[in-house]
Amino acid sequence: MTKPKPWRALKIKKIKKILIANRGEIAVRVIRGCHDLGLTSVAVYSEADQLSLHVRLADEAYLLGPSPSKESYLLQEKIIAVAKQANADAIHPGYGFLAENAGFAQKVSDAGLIFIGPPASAIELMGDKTAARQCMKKAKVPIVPGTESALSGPEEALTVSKTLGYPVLLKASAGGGGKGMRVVKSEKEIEAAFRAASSEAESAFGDGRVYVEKYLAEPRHIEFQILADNHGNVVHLGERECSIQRRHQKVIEESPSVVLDKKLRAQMGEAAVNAAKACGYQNAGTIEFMFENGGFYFLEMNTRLQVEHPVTELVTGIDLVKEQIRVANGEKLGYSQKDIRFSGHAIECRIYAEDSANNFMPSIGKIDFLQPAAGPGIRDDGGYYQGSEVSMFYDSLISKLVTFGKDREEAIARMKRALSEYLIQGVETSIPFCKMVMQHEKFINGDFDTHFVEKEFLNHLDELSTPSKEEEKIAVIAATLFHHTNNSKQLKPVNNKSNNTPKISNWKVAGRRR
Ligand code: MV4
Repeated sequence: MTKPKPWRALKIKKIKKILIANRGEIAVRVIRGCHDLGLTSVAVYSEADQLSLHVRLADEAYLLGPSPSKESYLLQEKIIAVAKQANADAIHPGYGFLAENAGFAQKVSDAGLIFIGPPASAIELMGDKTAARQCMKKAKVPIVPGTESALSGPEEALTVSKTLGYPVLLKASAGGGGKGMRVVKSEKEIEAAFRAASSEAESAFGDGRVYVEKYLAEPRHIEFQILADNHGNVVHLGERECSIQRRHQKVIEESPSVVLDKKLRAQMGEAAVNAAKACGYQNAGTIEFMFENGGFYFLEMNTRLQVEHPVTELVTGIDLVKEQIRVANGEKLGYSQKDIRFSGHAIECRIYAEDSANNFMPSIGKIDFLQPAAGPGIRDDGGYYQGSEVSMFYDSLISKLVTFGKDREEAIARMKRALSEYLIQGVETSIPFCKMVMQHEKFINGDFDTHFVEKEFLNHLDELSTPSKEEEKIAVIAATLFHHTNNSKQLKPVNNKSNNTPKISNWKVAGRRR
């Protein structure tokens, strides 16, 4: 159970041990960051995740409860109690689950632990989309024309839309991720659209408030990574182009974006830094912009580490997880904006366990065979190993395959190689879909917006092919034989951790006494 001493110890005063309140690839990523800094990692897990990779890699692991997130990864008090019992100094939330929950961030601080993320106040402010717009307007960050407060009713929607000009977009104040949105093309649609957006927002967020913006028909989604310490220093780490998405789920991201030149990057970067300063931000965060016809507009701020952070790490050489831990520990950023250099090009393909050809349906089951891509310019941030289960309880991201090259062409060439090397059996994956995108002329030319997938692929999903099926099978059979003769103990539980479950008597899980 003892870890080897790191080659370079962190100048740490407070944080020595971190509980990671997450699972899958992001828990693995954060655990690696802890170990690179010589810190002790504490995993938490659900019943479905007893044999998972993050549990194996962590120094200690504690069972939270049954598989559903509500009975495990979302149990705020229990996670905090486990952190205290394990003698952790800090909690890293990863993304999803409790990452953008202001109440949780506050409870962690109130318990005397360090929350590795922004202050609760910044999470709360940015969670309210109209409050965020007010804040950005004040900070002179460009926003899409529209209202900065909720509409009083369909009548106000009508009068405001008249001045904006159609089409307009009704959005939920408590929203994000596309829920409670309605495009309105003309006056006669507005009342029904207002009611539909409001009731959808009410059922999704328990908050039916709706506001309105001018609708941008063909925006690109370009976001800026920022990093802020607790001493007022804020830098940006350039952009990520995230337009290749479907149904608000990103599939492919890259940095830099082909549409930004040095001047625009500096302008948008400055706006992102101002946005972070305006909301009193600390730690790592992302400012999302929409980009259309050379103009950019604040969309939302994500108050967490994001899935696609590796592309930024590869083009800046900055380890975002380590930086998050350092600034949470009270250290100053060791550099200013002019010290940050961007070099090369990075692309991320998200490998989901899904059947892209069948309407992107999640595909669950045991990963019978797994052979990730490797070699020059390739990084694979995965959360599973051969033999582990992709369960129905959580999102279906298996891994993030990231390539790096001296330029975009080299990064694409390496991605094509990596996707053809990558072998996964047992579940369907998004690999064939990503291969199609890499070969698409418009992708290669950088000619796409947020509607790329629906415009170019939704009628072509049946063309998704796995041309190397036969070769793949032979490779799998050979490797499986090898695996079973040499490596079969890999499938057994790690028993040095099974006794670490804290004895929290009388703990209520899902209404049951445990
Ligand atoms: C928009 C827009 C066009 N015009 N706002 C989608 C998610 C939500 N957070 C905001 N979204 C959008 N807001 C105006 N005024 C188009 C989208 C949008 C989108 C934005 C970013 C990435 C992907 C998207 C896919 C569909 C629609």
